[in-house]
Amino acid sequence: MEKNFKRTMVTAALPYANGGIHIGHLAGVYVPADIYVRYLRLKHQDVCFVCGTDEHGVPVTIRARKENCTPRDVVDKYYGLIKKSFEDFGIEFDYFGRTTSDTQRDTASHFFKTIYEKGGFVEQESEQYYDEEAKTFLADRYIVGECPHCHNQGAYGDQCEKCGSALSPTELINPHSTVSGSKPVLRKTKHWYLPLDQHQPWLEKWILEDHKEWRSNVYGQCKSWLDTGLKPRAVSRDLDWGIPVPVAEAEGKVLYVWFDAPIGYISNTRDLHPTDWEKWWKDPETRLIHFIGKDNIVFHCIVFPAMLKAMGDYILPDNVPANEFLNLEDDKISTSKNWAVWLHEYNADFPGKQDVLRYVLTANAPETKDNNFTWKDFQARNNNELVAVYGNFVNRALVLTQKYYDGIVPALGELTDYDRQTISEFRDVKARVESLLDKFHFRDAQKEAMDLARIGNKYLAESEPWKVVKTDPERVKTILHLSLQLVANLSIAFEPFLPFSSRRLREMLNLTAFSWEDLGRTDLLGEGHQLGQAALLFEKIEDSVVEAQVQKLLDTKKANEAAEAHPAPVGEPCSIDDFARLDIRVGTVLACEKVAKSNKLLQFKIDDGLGGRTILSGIAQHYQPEDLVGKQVCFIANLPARKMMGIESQGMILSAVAPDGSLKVTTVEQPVKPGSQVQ
Ligand code: B3M
Ligand code: ZN
Repeated sequence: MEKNFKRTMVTAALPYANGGIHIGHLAGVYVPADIYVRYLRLKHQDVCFVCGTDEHGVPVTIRARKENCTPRDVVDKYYGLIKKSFEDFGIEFDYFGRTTSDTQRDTASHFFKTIYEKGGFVEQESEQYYDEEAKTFLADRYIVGECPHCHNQGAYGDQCEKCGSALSPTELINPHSTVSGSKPVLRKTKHWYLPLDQHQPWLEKWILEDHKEWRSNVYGQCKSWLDTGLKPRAVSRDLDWGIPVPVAEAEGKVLYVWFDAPIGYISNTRDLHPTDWEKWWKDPETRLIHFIGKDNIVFHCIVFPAMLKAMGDYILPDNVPANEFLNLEDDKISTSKNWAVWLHEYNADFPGKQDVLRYVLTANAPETKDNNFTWKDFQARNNNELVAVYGNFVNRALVLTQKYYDGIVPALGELTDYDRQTISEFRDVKARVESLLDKFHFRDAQKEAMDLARIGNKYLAESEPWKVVKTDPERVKTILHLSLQLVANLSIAFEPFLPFSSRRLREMLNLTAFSWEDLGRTDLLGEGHQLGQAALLFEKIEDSVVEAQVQKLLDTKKANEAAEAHPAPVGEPCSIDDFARLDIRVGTVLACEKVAKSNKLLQFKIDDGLGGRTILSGIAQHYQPEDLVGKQVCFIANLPARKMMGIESQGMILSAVAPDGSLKVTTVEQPVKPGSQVQ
C-alpha cells in the first residue's frame, strides 16, 4: 500500500564508541544512508537525518579495561574520532549526538517509567554469575572458560570465537571471571523483561503481512524469529556503566544498552529540534527509515518497535534496509584482529579521495549477499571506471570546448539520427535512478549514473569531433553542445553518490542552480554560457599506492598469526647448578637514552645497589626511553662486560618476547631494594 508521507525521518545505526569506523560500517550503513538522504534533499523533501555514538554497554567497559582507563575516557575519545571521520568523509548528518547526553538519560528514563507504569514489563528473578572478589555481577563477556563444543580454553560467556557457537555463561567448562580471575558463583538477581511473546501477534501481522516489500534478508530474518516464537527480553543489567533504571527497587542496575541505544535516535532528534521533535516521531505522516547492518535486524524490526508500541503514541519504521556484511580481501572484517580499513586512516592516506571509496563501496554494496572489498578492485574501479569513463568523458568535452570555443557553450545545430538516439538513451535516466533509489537499490542506481557517463564517452568517441573539425566545423558545435548537456546531467545524477566530485564538476561547468528535476534534460547549459576552469575530476591510482595498503594488511596478518601461534617449545634441560651460576638481580632505571646512530640500542644507567652500572639493551624500537625511567627491571649481573657502538655494557636486561615480536622488559610486582637477587 503506497502512502503519501509529509516527511522522512532517517536514522543510521549508532556505532559503539569503543573503536573507529571501518569500511564494513560504511558500506553497510552510512554510505547508503547518506546517498538516500542526499537524494531526498535534492528532491526538496523534508528530511531529518540523525546518528550519534552508542556509549553505554559492555563493549565500552571492555575497551576501558583494555586501555586501562575509564569508560568515560573511552567514549570521549571515540566520539571525537568517529564524528570527525564522518565529517571528513562527507556523511552529512543533521545531528550527531551521544547516548551519554542529558537528553538521552531523560528520554530513556521516560520510556522505562512509562512502560513500567503501564504494566508493560514483566519482572523475573534469575541466577547469574557473580564475582565475589570484585563484588559485581558479570556480563557474559566477562566470563571466560572452556567451550563445550570445541574445547577452546578462551571462549566467552556469550560466544566461542573459535567455533562460532553462541553460548550462555553456564555452559562454559571451568568458568572464571576476567575482572578478578576468580571462579564466579551463581547468585539470584531481579530484572525487567519486555514480554515480546505478548507482542508476537501484532508483530506478525505488521511485518509478515503489511511489510512484504522489505528486503528479503530482513523479512526472512524476522520471519525466522517469529516462527521460533518470541521470548521475553531483559531490558536491565547489573552493571555500573549506563543509565540507572529509574525505579526505587532497581539500585545498582542500569538499562540494557539495546533498550537505551535506539532511544538515542529520538534524543538526538530532540536535541536538534527541541520544540517540534515530536512530529518526527509521532506523526503518522512521518516516514521512519532505519539504516543498519544485518546483525542489528532483530533490535530494529522487533525489539524497538515493541518498545514504541508499548509507549503508545510513536510511529513504527516503514522500512529497515539492512545490508549483509562486507569482507576485506576475502576475510571477515574484525576489529579485534585489526582486519579492517579504518575510515580515519583512509582519510589520512587518501586526502580528497572520499568519492573513490564511496564509489567502490556502493559498487560492491552487500545489499543481497555478503560482498568483498579488495585493494585491486578499488584501484581497477578508480582507474577503469571513474578515470577512464566518467573523468575522461568530462575532460574531453570541457577541453575541446575550451580549445574550439574559448569555453563558451556552442549553438545546437541540426540533429542527426545518432544524436537523437543518444538523447533518447539518457532521457529517462531520472525515472530509472529514482525507481531504484526509492527501493534502496543503491548499487544499481549508481550503475545507471555510470551508464550515463558511458553513453557520453561512446558518443564522443564515435562522433570524433577532433577529426570532424577539419571537414565540418558546424557539426562540431552540435556534438559538443550535446556532450556538455550530458556532462551537466552527470553532475546531478552523481550528486547523491559522489557529492565532492559533483560539486567540483559544477564549478567547472559554472552551473550554480540545479535540481534533481533537471535530470534528463538536454537544455541545462544554454548557448553562450561561459564554462569555468577545467581540471581533472579523478586521477589514476598507481600500483605502488595500493601495494602499500596490501602490505599493511599483510603485516597485520603476520602479527595475528604470531599472536595465535603456540609458545615456543621448552628448551634443553638445564641443571640447577647451571641456573645457579646466573646472578639475576633487580635494578632501578636511573636514566635511559637512545644510543646515537643506532636504531636498536638504548643505554641504561641502573642503580644496582652496588654503585651503579651501564647496560645496553636492544629494545629502542619498543619503548620511549623516558617511559622506562624509574622502572625496576631484571638483569643478569655476572656476564662479562661487552662493548657495543663504543660503549661498555655491564650486563643484560631481561625482556619477554610478545606474540607480535615486540619486547617487554621484565619487572617486579612490588618494588624491591635495588640489587635484590632473583632466584
Ligand atoms: N551500537 C551495535 C553496532 O554497532 C549498536 C547499534 C545501535 S543502533 C541503535 O553494531
Ligand atoms: Zn568453541
